[in-house]
Amino acid sequence: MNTARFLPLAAAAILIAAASACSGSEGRRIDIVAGDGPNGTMYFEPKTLTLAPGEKVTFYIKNEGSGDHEFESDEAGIDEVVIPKGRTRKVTWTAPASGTYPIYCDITGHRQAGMELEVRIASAP
Ligand SMILES: [Cu+2]
Repeated sequence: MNTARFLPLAAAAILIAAASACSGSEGRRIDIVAGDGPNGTMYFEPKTLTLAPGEKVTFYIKNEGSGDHEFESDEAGIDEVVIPKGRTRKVTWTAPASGTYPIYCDITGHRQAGMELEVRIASAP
């Protein structure tokens, strides 16, 4: 291998690794699992989340189900993300001032089968 050509690539790889290890720009990490329950039900876990007004968070949505799922909310301004079976996708989002919003999977029948979670945004009492 030509070392002079390899070094800049190695430096770039290190910079990328350092950037992804820094969670500052992603805000608080929130892990969510999408999956299948008994009797045809489907779920997001947890079912409810409580965030502070204006809080920046990154959802790490892991799909443990038997098929693809989505994660989105027209109400909360979260664009549709498809999470293929067995994969994890990240969504960074800044909570609005206050309110209660649904986040759901919009694949036909999935929301009705239980794939909805509720985000509550409120100041600490
Ligand atoms: Cu789904």
